[in-house]
Amino acid sequence: MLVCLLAAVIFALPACSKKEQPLNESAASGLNSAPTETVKDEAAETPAPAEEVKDGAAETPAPTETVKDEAAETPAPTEKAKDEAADTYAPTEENEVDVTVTPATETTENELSDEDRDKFATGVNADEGQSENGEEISQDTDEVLNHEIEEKCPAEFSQTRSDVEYTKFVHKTYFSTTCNMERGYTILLPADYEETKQYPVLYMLHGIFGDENSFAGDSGNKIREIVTNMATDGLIEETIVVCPNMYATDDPAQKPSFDAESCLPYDNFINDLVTDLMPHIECSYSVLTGRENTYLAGFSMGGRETLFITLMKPELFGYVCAISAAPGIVETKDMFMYHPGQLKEDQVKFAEGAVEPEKFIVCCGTNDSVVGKYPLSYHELLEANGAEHIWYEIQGADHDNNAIKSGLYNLFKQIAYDKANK
Ligand code: FER
Repeated sequence: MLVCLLAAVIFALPACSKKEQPLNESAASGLNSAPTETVKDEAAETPAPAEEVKDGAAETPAPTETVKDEAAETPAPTEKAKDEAADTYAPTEENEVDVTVTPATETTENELSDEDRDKFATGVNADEGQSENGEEISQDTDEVLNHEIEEKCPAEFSQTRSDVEYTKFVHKTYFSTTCNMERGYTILLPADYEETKQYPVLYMLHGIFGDENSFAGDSGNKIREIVTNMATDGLIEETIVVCPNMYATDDPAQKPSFDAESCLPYDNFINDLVTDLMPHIECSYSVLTGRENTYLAGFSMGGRETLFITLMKPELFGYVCAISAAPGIVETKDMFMYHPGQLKEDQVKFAEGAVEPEKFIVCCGTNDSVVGKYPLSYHELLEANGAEHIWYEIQGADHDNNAIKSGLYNLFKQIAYDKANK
């Protein structure tokens, strides 16, 4: 009897007891999509501060000469992974991901200014205010609806348009059981977000030294323009964009740096994302769940983790874009540091029988002065290991917002094409 009563109480409890209030503060309707797992009470109860993130606050600084000069010497990652890297993460069927990386045997002194750190987080050289081709482009949606990669995001989608209503990223928090602390994220909701509709979600991962405010604070990446313009034109569904803090540590004193130990929290983000943030988002907003409606993209360090997370959890993300992915997936040494490697070269693939993303894009600028040819090397590894993906290069783009705009546009373009051809 007591058991029955308990069971009845447990089943009666909603897995998701509360949704975040949207920007217009309308009452939550309770039209929930079920989260993949029960969300911790702390997360559900957390009152999220609706602090609006300063938009366009950070005018991205041009790269310093030092960084540029050093970048030119980026060695191509051709060295073969050593056997000592054998204890790196191996893909398993397990839900929980453990990341074990041997600490660096060698580190580089990295006295970086705040300015230098800032520019890693999103992308430098944002052709601010310019149309990419120096011309107005008016594209028919029919012209966009094909599966061809376009290296440049058409100005039509990256520009602020008078016919379109834009919203701003808002700062929120969730409780992370992975990090045992409250953590921040920023979220961009469609202008007419309402609980009676459900929206796909894009998780967008920042670069090294960044945080949840990096993308929101850089008006040059055009994230909100691209997603909102493409949705307004009916190419994609109105889509929620979530920008997490990818540095998943339980030690508030730990800071990112160019050494293997300081980079471990980035590799641990997969656990925070899957166990804590995604359930929180699915519980708190009216989102469409399932891989068809869940997208992942990232730039540089975020591109590296996008690759890693996609290979480890391909069942979660239907559409993926790793932009200018940083080294470190496999063992290597670049101008910044020695990377023990998250995977062995022959592990850079999907597990046997795994569900794979519908579209998995890997791209990089041809003039990338920070990650050089590492993204190309990822493409080559994926190809050699038989992991299906789309590889392309953005002519002339550096480690910058032109790469971000291109990757994001092409990700949505593939989504638009697939959904139009269902
Ligand atoms: C590295 C080169 C580039 C690295 C990280 C980056 C951790 C990331 C750059 C960025 O996020 O902009 O060796 O090691």
